[in-house]
Amino acid sequence: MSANATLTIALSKGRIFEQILPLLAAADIYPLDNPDTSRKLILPTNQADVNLLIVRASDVPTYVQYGAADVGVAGKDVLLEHGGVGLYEPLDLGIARCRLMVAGQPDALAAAHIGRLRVATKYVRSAERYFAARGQQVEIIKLYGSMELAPLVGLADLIVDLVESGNTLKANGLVPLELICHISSRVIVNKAAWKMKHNRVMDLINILRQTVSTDS
Ligand code: PRT
Ligand code: MG
Repeated sequence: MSANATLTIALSKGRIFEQILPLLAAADIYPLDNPDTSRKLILPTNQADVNLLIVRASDVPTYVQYGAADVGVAGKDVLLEHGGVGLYEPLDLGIARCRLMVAGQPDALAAAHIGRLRVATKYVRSAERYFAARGQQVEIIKLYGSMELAPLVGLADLIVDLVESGNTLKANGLVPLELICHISSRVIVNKAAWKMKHNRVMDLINILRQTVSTDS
């Protein structure tokens, strides 16, 4: 593959896009469109051979794994669910930080239970691993969003969700109960790009690494 081959970077709009912009700027990469106002899903940049793919946050690892993008930026929560097959994860950008937590009504763990606790979550793998490691038998109920509703209507005893300020839990009468892990966004690279576009990928990662380490 020639040194001039296109570099495609998969990103999600919203908080990751906003927080990656200054880091990309340090690498002299400026998108020519705003994903919030443009309907384009492939955003050209000031560098003719660098494109940004705008995809759902949870789809970023899949685009990178199959080589539709060379590089991506995804939350650790998403990577834990995906499993990381076919991917390298060379850099923690420290952006879009939050915590993966067990939450519920304040008395959720105090109440005596007949049978297994029910846990509603979008993060099935992480939840299964967490409760299994503690030897706790739970029933996991997969949801795609609005997990906070589940304990309020008796669908589940607990939820596993991302918490940043805690305001969403609070607004629904829930409290954080246990920390599963800290989350931040990572650079991912597929193994083909790592090998075939090594210098380009490493140049980008090195600039991002320097920028992130001087920021913090
Ligand atoms: O589009 P799709 O549904 O696939 O993805 P998404 O909605 O998860 O994307 P996005 O852009 O919301 O999140 C992208 C990444 O940002 C996630 O994968 C996390 O790694 C990271 N991140 C950081 C967060 C939060 N902070 C966060 N607060 N992702 C989601 N939230 C949610 C949280 O679940 C809660 O419901 O925001 C809500 C508000 O949080 P509080 O605690 O501040 O009220
Ligand atoms: Mg969201």
